[in-house]
Amino acid sequence: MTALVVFLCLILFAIIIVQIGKVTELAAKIRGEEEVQDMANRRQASYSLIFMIVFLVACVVSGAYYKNYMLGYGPHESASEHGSSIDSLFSITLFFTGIVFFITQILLFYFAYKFRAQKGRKAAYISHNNTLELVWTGIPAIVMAYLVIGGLDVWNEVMPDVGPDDEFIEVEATGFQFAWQLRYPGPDGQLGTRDFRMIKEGVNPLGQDWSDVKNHDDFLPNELVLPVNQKVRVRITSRDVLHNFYLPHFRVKMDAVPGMPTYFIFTPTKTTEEYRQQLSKYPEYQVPSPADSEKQMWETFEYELACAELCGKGHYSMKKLVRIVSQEEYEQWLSTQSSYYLGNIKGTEYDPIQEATTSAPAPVVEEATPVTEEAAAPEH
Ligand SMILES: [Cu+2]
Repeated sequence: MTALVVFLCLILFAIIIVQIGKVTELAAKIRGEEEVQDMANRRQASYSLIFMIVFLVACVVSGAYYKNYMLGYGPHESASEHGSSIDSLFSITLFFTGIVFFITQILLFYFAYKFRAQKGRKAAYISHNNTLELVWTGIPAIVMAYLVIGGLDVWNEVMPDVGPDDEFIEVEATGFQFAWQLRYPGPDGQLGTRDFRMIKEGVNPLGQDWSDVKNHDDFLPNELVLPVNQKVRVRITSRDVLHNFYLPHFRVKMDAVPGMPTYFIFTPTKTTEEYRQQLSKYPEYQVPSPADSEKQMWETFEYELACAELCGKGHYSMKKLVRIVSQEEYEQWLSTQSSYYLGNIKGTEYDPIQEATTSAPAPVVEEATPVTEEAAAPEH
């Protein structure tokens, strides 16, 4: 029924347009082409002014309406230590670009109105104007320099690597089409070496070199669980194309590049539960949750790891659950995790150590130096 009404409306709309066209043609014949053209110019010029007002008001209203869904403010205040620096950088940039946006849009539509074609008006010829050149080069140059230097300053604050005496948890995230594979170092605190030639789907998804004992306690969990207020260093790599390790609520975003390890260091400052409490104060999150109608939206909130690089048709599905918990809960969770080597490799045909003990000749050891994808992490 609705479809029929919409269809009829469209037909009627088309008929109106055709009729207006006919009337205009007729009027042109009666009054003369020039006058009709002048009227059309005036009409279209005022439409552009109306459009400008509606457009700018809609920008302001939608900004105000959606503010509680946006990162960087109120309910979505950053959940990491460095996050507020990035947020203030965004706010400063938005302030300046906002001013430029309003000035340029107003001028664009106002000029289209003011300088519409009019009888007897001739366009002015201006070859150049030094004052104007100085203003529109000088002001953007100063503002851009301020933004770029501010940006560099924040980059230097956010990106330094860990020092040799720093206490931190190191985890690894490997992007592939289409998921993230996480790896924790296990009780020894060290991630084992990898060799991409050893990657075998379903057996050795990361190409861990099993002759390296550091690999034997590494585990590959399904979710990213981290304790609150502890520094984390994430090694980020990719197995195929470009991906991007993105933790929006922590303002963490770093490309995952095949063959070029990257990293990000951050300290989560709010547990998942604390973030839910932060959301609970806003009406936007006091509505039934789509995930569970018995609960409110803030109660079902979860942090997420996403991919922020359009990496193929399954890009959208690279979501992983992130949980920030207390130190006790973290240790409890650690104790439930078990080594990938012990559960899947030890004693199987893929275990080089097994080969060494059962076969008489010396074990076949890779002659070539393995090409590892290990990040240049300081030894600790
Ligand atoms: Cu991706």
